[in-house]
Amino acid sequence: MAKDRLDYRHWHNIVVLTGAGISAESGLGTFRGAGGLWEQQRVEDVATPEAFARDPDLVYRFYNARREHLCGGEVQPNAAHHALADLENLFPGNFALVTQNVDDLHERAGSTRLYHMHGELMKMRCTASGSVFDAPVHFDRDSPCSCCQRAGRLRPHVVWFGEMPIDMDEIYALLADYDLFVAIGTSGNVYPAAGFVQIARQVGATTLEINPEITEGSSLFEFQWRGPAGEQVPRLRDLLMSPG
Ligand code: BV8
Repeated sequence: MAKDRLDYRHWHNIVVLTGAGISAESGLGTFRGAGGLWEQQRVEDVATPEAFARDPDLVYRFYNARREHLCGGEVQPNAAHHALADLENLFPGNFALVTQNVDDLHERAGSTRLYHMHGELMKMRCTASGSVFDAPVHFDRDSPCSCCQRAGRLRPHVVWFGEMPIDMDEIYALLADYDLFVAIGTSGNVYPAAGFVQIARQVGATTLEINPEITEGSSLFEFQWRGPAGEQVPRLRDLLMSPG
């Protein structure tokens, strides 16, 4: 039975993993929830290299629509994003943030020490040179890249299924050394991120899951706080920042 009382006085290094759930209260759809992104589109049709090769225009439209929503003005970081930025600035030990999300809400809340292991919606990549650029809200097969000055080479700088996530060596090094692992707003369906809690347990770290629902990985967490990130992450910040 997961305990609720975290004995927080002895932690020195915290690594946090976030998923789509932390952005839910900002108005961004999750992937697997009711009405989620994958309900409108099948993963295989939009988030694999094969999909991009088969129907690039569909994939460009999928990501252009998400960029348009993210940049539309009504999507803003929520209290959970801000609480994590506070912890990066105020927590006396080491604090690292790994996100599966491709939105820029952590950055907009002030987080800087951030690993976007699944890439970034607001970036695009030249498939010939590998160069990464800031993306406009819309781009497509007719958009020329800044490196080759040619059309037809730009893709979203997003990690698709079957592709290698980004910064894995650094992330595995963090997990090996840190003593508190917190997973926020992720269903624990997608690997390698879903396996991070196992690594944390193997090195003896304390593990905490923050999610309103029970997930695939819940039973692997020593502590489970059931509730929305906008409520529970500020609670975690206040606990960690309260005098010992
Ligand atoms: C790789 C970018 C090799 C695209 C994404 C069988 C076993 C093991 C692995 C595999 C397997 N079959 C296939 C694989 C590999 C595959 C995989 O895991 N497939 C799954 C489906 C089985 N993985 C890969 O291909 C990865 N690459 O394995 O390469 C490798 C391995 C190790 C080391 C090196 C190389 C690449 C995966 C990346 C795919 N790209 N995103 C895009 O965004 O368009 S994944 C996509 O899912 C998003 O990034 C998303 O973040 C991610 C995970 O989903 P969640 O974030 O968890 O979102 P979800 O909707 O599922 O859940 C939301 C949660 O929020 C829920 O729990 C809900 O309760 C909660 N919530 C709701 N409201 C709130 C809330 N929480 C808090 N507060 C709230 N208010």
